[in-house]
Amino acid sequence: MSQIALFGNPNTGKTSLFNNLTGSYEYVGNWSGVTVEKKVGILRSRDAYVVDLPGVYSLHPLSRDEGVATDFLLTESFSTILNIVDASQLKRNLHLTIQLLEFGKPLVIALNMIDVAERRGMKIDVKKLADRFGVPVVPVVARIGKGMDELTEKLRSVEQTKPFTLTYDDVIETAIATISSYLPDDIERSKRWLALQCLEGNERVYEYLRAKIALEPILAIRKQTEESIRQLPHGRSLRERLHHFRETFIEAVLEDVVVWTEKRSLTWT
Ligand code: GDP
Ligand code: K
Ligand code: MG
Repeated sequence: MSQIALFGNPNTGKTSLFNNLTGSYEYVGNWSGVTVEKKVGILRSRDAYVVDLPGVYSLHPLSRDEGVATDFLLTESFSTILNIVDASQLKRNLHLTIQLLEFGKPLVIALNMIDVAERRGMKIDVKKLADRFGVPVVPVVARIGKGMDELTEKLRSVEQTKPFTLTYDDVIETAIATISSYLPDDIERSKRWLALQCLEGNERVYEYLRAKIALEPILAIRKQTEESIRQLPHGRSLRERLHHFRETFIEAVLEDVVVWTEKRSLTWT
């Protein structure tokens, strides 16, 4: 049976979604080598496993949880990513979404907490959001299991997404191209994603690559890129620069996709 991997920021309704999306069978254990809970359930349509990943804000492993998320992407075989997103915290949540889209597997977004977003005066154009990211977006209320049928249907039918590419600046794009040229062809992961994660400084990706190739040239490119970026007028670090590009893209999408109703002013009175 195929595997669906459930990713999302902490506190987005991941556990609620997992429980409502899966039937009664559940495996609960730990991820190998770490005391982070691993849960696997079966989709209600009984034709796929759903694997619950720890809640993370990004793939950069500052914590065990993020390490588990990256290790899963690097080593497990799975068919689809289910990304739960908190509609009321889109600006923060979509950073992870971009990093997952860059990975290049079929992806479905479950847009949760719509009720919270509406109470804050946000109206989200779901179709436009889906168009901007090139993936299905299904509004859900995870707490009460609303939207599960449509979500299940989308998870079963989603095809390889048209590759999502966020274009960075010339310095970063050159580094991506050079790092990619060092990566072996038999690697079953997107070279662009691996290169970007190397530039982010993702230690789990380093470890994974170190077992296959000499890492020194890649680390040298990263160092050189870091220095070039630091010399730009804004003086940001490479990671801040990557974050800045995602943030700029997200802001443009939200400008297009979110309509604020007059309720917004009421929340401030
Ligand atoms: P997790 O930390 O991502 O696993 O999230 P949980 O499933 O534990 O949910 C966090 C809190 O949000 C709980 O109190 C849920 O009942 C609540 N919650 C989940 N989905 C929704 C939703 O769509 N709307 C609202 N208002 N609350 C929700
Ligand atoms: K929680
Ligand atoms: Mg949880």
